[in-house]
Amino acid sequence: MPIYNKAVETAERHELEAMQSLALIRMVRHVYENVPIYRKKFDEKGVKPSDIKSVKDLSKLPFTYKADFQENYPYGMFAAPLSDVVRIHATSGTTGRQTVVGYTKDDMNIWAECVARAITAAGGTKEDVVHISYGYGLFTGGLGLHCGAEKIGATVVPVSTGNTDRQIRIFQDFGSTILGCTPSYALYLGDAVQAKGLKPGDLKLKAGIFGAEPWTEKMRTEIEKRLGIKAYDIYGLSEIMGPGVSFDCECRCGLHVNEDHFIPEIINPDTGEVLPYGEYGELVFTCITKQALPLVRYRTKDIACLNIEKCECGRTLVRMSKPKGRVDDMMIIRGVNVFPSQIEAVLLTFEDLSPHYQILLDRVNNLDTIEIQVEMSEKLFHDEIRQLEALVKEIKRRIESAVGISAKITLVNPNTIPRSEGKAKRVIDNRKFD
Ligand code: DLL
Repeated sequence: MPIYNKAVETAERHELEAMQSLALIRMVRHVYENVPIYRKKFDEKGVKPSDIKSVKDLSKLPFTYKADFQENYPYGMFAAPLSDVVRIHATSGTTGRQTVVGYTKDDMNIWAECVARAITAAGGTKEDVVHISYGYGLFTGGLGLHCGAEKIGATVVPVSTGNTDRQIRIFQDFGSTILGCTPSYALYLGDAVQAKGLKPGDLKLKAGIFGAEPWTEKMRTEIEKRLGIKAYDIYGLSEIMGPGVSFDCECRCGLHVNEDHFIPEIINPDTGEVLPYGEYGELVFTCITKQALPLVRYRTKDIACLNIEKCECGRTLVRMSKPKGRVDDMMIIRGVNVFPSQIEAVLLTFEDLSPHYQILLDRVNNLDTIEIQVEMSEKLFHDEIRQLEALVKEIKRRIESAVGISAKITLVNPNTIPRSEGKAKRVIDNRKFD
């Protein structure tokens, strides 16, 4: 299979490290001079930019957290003036505030190249018709895949999410050859294709690039069978860039990290200590080439491990395992990041609800479902059905507007949600990821 940027993707380790060291030294100076919160973090830790002489010094640097984005909302983390920022994206945060990210023109080029490497590794070329069913908008999925597909000169079909019948019609009429969407939507599309009596060979699809949520090898096999394609994983997060931080190659034995732009580390989430290759822990990234948002040791909260061995595909870029969970309570529902605290904040705006609730996640017909059970107050309990129905509708509307997903709302009788003496178990996830 071709490699998009052979010089970098197959570079010897010492060459890569030399590249990383140069970029790291430059980046550290850039953030110290341009981002007050970094100057503060560095000063508190007693490190100066001049202390950083190579990648070996990375662990001297302070960590960055999602909370830093919220405290510096919206643009306080940016290291470039807004006049140089050509694109904004955003994702949900733990509090009501979004995590806002920005890109300069050069950053957009880097992003496009990282995604181009992923599409090339999945066999994509300029001859392909890339059908993008990730959401467009503030989410990085749609426009992220889009810039990479354009970079390789493919024909891009920016379909975005939803309207499954239309998606299938476009597969047929436009001759889509590569599909990009969340793996759960790919499974759903596979079922819908079969329900229409279409066989995999009736479509031109040959590969899919799936990510934005956890998925298993079993799901990969199912998707491949139903759509008659090869399914490739793509990983990323808005704070670091969006899709394309790492990607599957044809060997599909770990995701190659675009290490010339993002240095990965695995740490013990409790102590912050760096762990050796092969051990599972929290994944941390440092962006060394970005101008608008060069993050230092960003704590992703994803649990993974790293493998430094050269891959059979010829790439030397370090591989990360599929993330096998998260350290925090972020839920990923149909690719959308949702924190229980966001749902709680909405529920607390209703006087007649008690603060006792539970979130039930499941997967029906391969699509994530979410049900929110919330206790009514005693007073509400005696209200008329019609009023209760109106209340359910209003809760549903406010949840949808706050977190962007549609949830089933169930009002339950007072004192029926189990109480806990320790940390409340708010989320019951019945989806199977392994
Ligand atoms: O989900 C970016 C993306 C879009 C990646 C399209 C791939 C494809 P966020 O919305 O900021 O960004 O969510 C980031 O999603 O920390 C992981 O927990 C999870 N995640 C992303 N890709 C994968 C994957 C995009 N391939 C959060 N496998 C991350 C497992 C993933 N989890």
